[in-house]
Amino acid sequence: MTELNEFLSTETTLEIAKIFSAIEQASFIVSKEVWYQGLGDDIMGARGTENSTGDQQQKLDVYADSVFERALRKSGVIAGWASEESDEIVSFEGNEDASHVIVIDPLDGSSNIDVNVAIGTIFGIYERVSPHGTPVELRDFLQKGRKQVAAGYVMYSVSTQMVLSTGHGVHIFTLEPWKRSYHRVLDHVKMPYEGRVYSINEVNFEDFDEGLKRFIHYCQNKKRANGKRQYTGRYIGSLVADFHRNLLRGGIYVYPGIEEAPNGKIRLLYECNPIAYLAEQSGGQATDGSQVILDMEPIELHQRVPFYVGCNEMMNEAMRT
Ligand code: AFP
Repeated sequence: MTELNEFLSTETTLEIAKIFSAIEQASFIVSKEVWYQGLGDDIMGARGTENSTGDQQQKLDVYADSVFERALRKSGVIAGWASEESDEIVSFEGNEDASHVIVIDPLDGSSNIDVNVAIGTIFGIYERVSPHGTPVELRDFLQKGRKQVAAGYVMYSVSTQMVLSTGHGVHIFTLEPWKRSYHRVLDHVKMPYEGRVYSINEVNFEDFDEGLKRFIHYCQNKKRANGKRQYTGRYIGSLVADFHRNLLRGGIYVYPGIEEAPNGKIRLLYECNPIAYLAEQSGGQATDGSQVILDMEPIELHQRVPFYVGCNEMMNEAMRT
């Protein structure tokens, strides 16, 4: 039993612990390719194809998708999945009796793959609502984020870490590659109430609504008692990495609607909901600018929504307008 397994056996059900075991194994395999950066098989670079939401696919996107799919199918405890890389939901044949489904972005931050910058895998786990023993249905996936029974992400960075919650706080594990398993490093992580960082792609500033422009100006100008700036800007362009820093240090990540993408870029099911779940579990907040993300009723699989996520103080200020 790995340390992750052991921890989850006291936190959650055997089935969910098995799902995490599959994620543990798959993320080790993906990690290896990320570390090798082109030394191994030729899986770096663009693939020349687009995924279901029109993004350019990188070879590693497709590789990660197949590695996670294989591991989760094999676990026997996932009835089906919805991946950023597939147009439709997939029912895992032979697993129809399983009680859970998973939504996943197998490789988030694709534009950072070839430049050795942090990228991640984001996932949310639900109990299926369609009858057991039959193939999964769309309604199993179009559930409110609040219905997630567990969620998390793996961040492939200087080290590989898994950040997860099963509804009892947020816990961080670091991969020990020589053991192919995760070691628990931080328990019950709390996002600081006050933040220091705002993370937003400011090239879109002219497209922002007046409220968001006001918030950015507020962040740029707010001074502490000693006259120094309260906030600083940091934007990596991988949601996992920007969120991870803000989770530990306090901050806000915003991807609003912009002219070319009125609902923004971030997908509700497999990006916003899992991250929002972790944000709330660590004491922070997540909205689309007005509605609480976890209470939104999804209408389609690859739906995009404006996304605001972060610590209370900055979220309250951002939501004030
Ligand atoms: P990719 O996986 O297509 O690179 O998208 C990553 C992402 O969904 C999110 O992780 C980033 O914060 C955001 O998009 C970056 O988008 P911009 O390049 O438009 O700022």
